[in-house]
Formats: sequence, structure tokens, C-alpha cells
Amino acid sequence: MDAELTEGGPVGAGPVSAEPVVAQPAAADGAAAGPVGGEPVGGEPVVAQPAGADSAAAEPGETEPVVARPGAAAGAAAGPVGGEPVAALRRALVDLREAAELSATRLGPDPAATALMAAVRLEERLDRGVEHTIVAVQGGTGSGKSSLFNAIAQMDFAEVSAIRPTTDKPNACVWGEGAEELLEWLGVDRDAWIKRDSVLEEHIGEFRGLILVDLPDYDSAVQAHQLTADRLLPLADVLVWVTDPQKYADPALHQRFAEVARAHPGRANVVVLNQIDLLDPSEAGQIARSLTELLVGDSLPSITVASVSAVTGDGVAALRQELTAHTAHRTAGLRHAAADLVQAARRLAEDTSATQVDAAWLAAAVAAAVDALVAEAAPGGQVAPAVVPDAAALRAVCDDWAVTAMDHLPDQWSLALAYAVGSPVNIAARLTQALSVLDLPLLPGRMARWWRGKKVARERRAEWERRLRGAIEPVVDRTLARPTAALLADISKLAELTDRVAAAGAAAGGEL
Ligand SMILES: Nc1nc2c(ncn2[C@@H]2O[C@H](COP(=O)(O)OP(=O)(O)OP(=O)(O)O)[C@@H](O)[C@H]2O)c(=O)[nH]1
Ligand SMILES: [Mg+2]
Repeated sequence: MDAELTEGGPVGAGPVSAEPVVAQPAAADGAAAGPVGGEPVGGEPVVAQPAGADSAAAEPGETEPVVARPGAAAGAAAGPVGGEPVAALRRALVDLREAAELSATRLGPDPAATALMAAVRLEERLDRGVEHTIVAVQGGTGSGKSSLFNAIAQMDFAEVSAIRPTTDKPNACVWGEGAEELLEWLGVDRDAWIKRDSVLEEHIGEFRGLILVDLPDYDSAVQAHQLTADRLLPLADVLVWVTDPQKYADPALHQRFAEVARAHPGRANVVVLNQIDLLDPSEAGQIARSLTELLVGDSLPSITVASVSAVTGDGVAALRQELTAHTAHRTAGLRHAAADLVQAARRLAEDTSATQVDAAWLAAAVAAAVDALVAEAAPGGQVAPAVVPDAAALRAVCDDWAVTAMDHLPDQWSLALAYAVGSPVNIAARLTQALSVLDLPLLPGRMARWWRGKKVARERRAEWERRLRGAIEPVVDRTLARPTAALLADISKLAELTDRVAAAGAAAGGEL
């Protein structure tokens, strides 16, 4: 992109307003969103750095943004990041992968595939470092994303037009060094990003490490635009959602808010109501309040609404200041990675928490199944070993097993139980083989009734039952008990692994 670089003003008109017209940061505890307020986000004091105070990498007196040059060496911050939090997340990734494999074996590809994709994404991010904060500007077509991007960056870089859609590839502006690998990972072309390092720039200290990305419209008629927006969305550490007075209540927009926020609950979001220059101030306030209420309805109560005009610059200074709350401490990247990890673990662990390997239940279930099969093999006290066990009776035993096992299993694991235990046909084959070698006498009904009252008969019956039990028990053990115990052990193991992953994620700041 051959952008002409103009420093110091938002696109379109006039300098950036130093005074926000409609202040927007959230309440100090972050609980109540609202369009109006005076405190910095999250209660963090936002200290505006004097220009150049934190700009060791900048040349003295440098005032022009530095245009990225292909092949430029990565800065000092590039390359794999060390540090205990990152090392802990890497260890947790190993657990997450093991948990995903376990889940895939037992429950099928979903949600294991989602967890594995998250693991790949996280590893790729950790390999490229988490000191940078990726802030993605996204929203519907023509809402003013590129205009706002330019206004935040204080230069004309992204193309703005009245013709829709305009942006078809992501643009980026980077503050500070060492973002090349991340930009490549984000799929931002070499000629579509620019570096800002001006010592005179407001907030340069807090913005150092910020990668601001302007996305194509997600609601585009052009499918490639949607795909680009969708691909980049999970990679961003902070999302800036841009909407306008016409589309702020669009159900499709709110559905997307809710879906994306649900998928990444630990991630910071800022909602921007742009184009407030088209409204009178009372109207702007009303729409901002209405948007806030809609966000509460989307289950996003803690999202801040920033009211701005990318054209006049109203509210942009306050928005820039709010962004510094996410970028100043350079921890948003780590927090996002950690939160994604916690989320992936939680999804995998869904339905495992209620489960404990219950040895007493298993022993009782084995005894009940054996009793049922012995009774079946010696009906009415008559010893008549069934060479071919009755199919209906076997199915009843298996059904009983499944019903009681399911009481001890989380819902989604019931099907896994059906796969784990032997089918009645398999059990029948094994029983037939086990019983056929017993060679027990067959007494016809009348003889049996006469014989049953005799003491010697009772003793012989007890002995035959003992032999029956001895033949049946190993079959029940192999076909029902052991596979069920292994399944319960896997559920416990999955719960343990995912607990560990979630704890590691939470310790690294990824509390959801
Ligand atoms: N009045 C007014 N017009 C704006 C504002 N922001 C953007 N515009 C205009 O809206 C039109 C679209 O702006 P863009 O910044 O290209 O919008 P976009 O969201 O990037 O659009 P796509 O790249 O097509 O998705 C342009 O004509 C801008 O000048 C604003 O705050 N107020
Ligand atoms: Mg655009």
C-alpha cells in the first residue's frame, strides 16, 4: 500500500480532539458498562507518559513514523519469550493435548478438535511472544473501522472510502519493535503495516507493543472478507467492535458479539459507537445507553461503549487512553493466551466434574450381574447350564448394567460406555464357551422338583452354583467391569488434566 503518511490527525478532518466529548471507560470494578464515566478501565490508573519518556528505541528527535521495510531485522523483543508464566503455559499445553486425545478417544472428535486447535494457536502465539498486544478493529461494512484505525494511529494509512466494501486485507499499525513474526502470523502483508515510533506521539510509552489491526468487514458480501475476519478474530488479544447509529441494534451484530465473546470469555472487548457527529449529543447519549443495554442482553455486561467520531475526532483521545489500559502493562497477550487455555480446558472437562471412580458401586454392579446370569443359567433352582445363554436375558443384564452405570456417569459419557463394554453377542459367546466346559448335570423339571427338597440335593446345588459363578464371574469382569472401570478412570484422568490446565491458565492471569 502506498499510503501517504500524515501525522497528527484523524482521517478526513481536523486534528484529534484533545477532549473526549463523550467519555466511555467502564466503572472501576468493570462490572457496569456504560457510555458515560470518568474512571479508567479496570480501575487502573492510566498515566499518560510524556512523549518520548519510554522510547529508548526511537531516534532522538524522530517525528516521522517509520515505514516497515521488507526484510527489516526483528527488534529486540522478537523471538520466543521466556519467563515462568510462559513456561507454565507451555507445560499446560502438554496436558491440554493429552486431555484432548483422551477426550477424542472416548467422546469422538468434538470437542477435542476445538481444544487441539486452541493448543496449536496458543503454541504458535507463545513461540512469537506475548509482549505485544494485538488489538483488532472489526465490525460491519462502512461502520468506519478504517477511519477509526487511522484516527487511533493518528495518520492516514488505511484506505477509507464511501464505496463498500473498501478494506479487503488487514492493515496494521505497530508501536515499537519486534512485531514482524506476529504480523506474518496474523497474515498482514508486508506492505500493509506501518511502524509508529515517534517520540512526540501521545501515549507512545503505553502503546509500545501495540499491534492495531484494521479488519475487512465481517458481514461482507465478499466471502473472502468474512473468512479473513473470522481467521483473525481468535488471534486478537483485545477486540474493538465498531458500529454506527444505523446498525448498532442489528441482531446479526449482537449475535456475533455474543458468539465471539462466549468463545473467548477471557478477552477484553471495547465497543465503539462511531459517527456520533451525525447525531446531536442527547441522541448520541441515548443510543450509547441503548447499545449498552443490548450488550447486557447479549450477556456482555462488562463491555465498555465508547462514543466517537472518527471524522471529527470526538472521543478518540479517550478511546486511545482506554486502549492504553490494555496495552500499557503488556500483559493482555499473556492473559488472552491463558484465558484461551482455561476455556479449552473447561470445554474438555464439561461433564467430568460430577464423576468419581466409585469402586463400591462397581463391585455391587458386578455381583448383581453375576447373580442375574447365574439365576439365568440355573432357572428355578434347576441346574441346566445354558449352552447358548438366552439372548433376551443377556440383554436385560447388559441393560441393567448400562442403566446403573449411567447413574454414575456424566451424560455425554453414556455413549462411550456403550462402546466400551462388550455387546450382548460378545458376552453370550464368552459365556457359552465358559459354561460349556462345566459339564453340569441336566435334571428335567419333575426330577428337579423332587430332588430339590433333599439335603444332599441342596449341597450339590450349592456346589454347582459355585462352579457356575466361577465360570461367569471372569466373563462379567472382562466384558463389563474392566471396560467400565477403565472408562471411569479416563474420566477422572481427564478431569485431573483439565483441572491442572485451568489452574495453570488462571495462575497466568487467564481467569474467566
Ligand atoms: N460522518 C462520519 N462518517 C464517517 C465516520 N467514520 C467513517 N465515516 C465515513 O464512512 C465511510 C466508510 O468509512 P470506512 O472507514 O471506509 O469504513 P469501514 O468500516 O472501514 O468500511 P469497509 O472497509 O468497507 O468495511 C467513509 O465515507 C467515511 O468517511 C464518522 O465518524 N462520521
Ligand atoms: Mg475499511
